[in-house]
Amino acid sequence: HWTAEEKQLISGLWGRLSVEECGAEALARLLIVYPWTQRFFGDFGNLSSPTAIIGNPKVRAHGRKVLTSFGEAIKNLDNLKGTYSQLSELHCDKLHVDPENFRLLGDILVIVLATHFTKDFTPACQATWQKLVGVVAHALARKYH
Ligand code: ZNH
Repeated sequence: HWTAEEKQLISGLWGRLSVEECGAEALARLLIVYPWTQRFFGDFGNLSSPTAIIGNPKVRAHGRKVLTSFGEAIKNLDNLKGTYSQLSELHCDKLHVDPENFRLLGDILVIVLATHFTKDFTPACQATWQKLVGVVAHALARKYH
């Protein structure tokens, strides 16, 4: 559960970030830092170098999609399991994404926020976002069996 302060730290930052920029950057960093994650995106075209990944329009579009979906979590903090139940099934049954990757992406998102917000990304803010990416990863991993 979430305190009023945590909710404020989440929505305060969320209201100031560009879903397009941060989503694109987070997915690009995932693919660069953990190259084995590229195998889920075989039809995304050129992923042969960091520059190619950062400039790849499909990476940008998908990063935006993923972070937009993250926004659903923020609107539904008290019902994450329900919010992500279908997406969990999709990632489990159809896409076969190892849930460990949700954790990796969550950690990357925290790093992206730190680089964008520098001093405003206080330790309390980091703690709250780390909790959020953890519960999102948990909710997405729920349908795995
Ligand atoms: Zn994911 C898809 C979300 C993570 C992989 N995804 C997707 C979508 C969404 C998402 C919304 C769309 C769906 C439809 O269309 O219906 N994700 C998400 C989230 C997260 C994620 C929220 C966290 C946070 N994913 C992830 C990861 C990975 C993935 C980590 C790997 C690595 N996804 C994926 C894929 C897909 C998706 C592969 C499909 C794509 C296409 O388009 O095909």
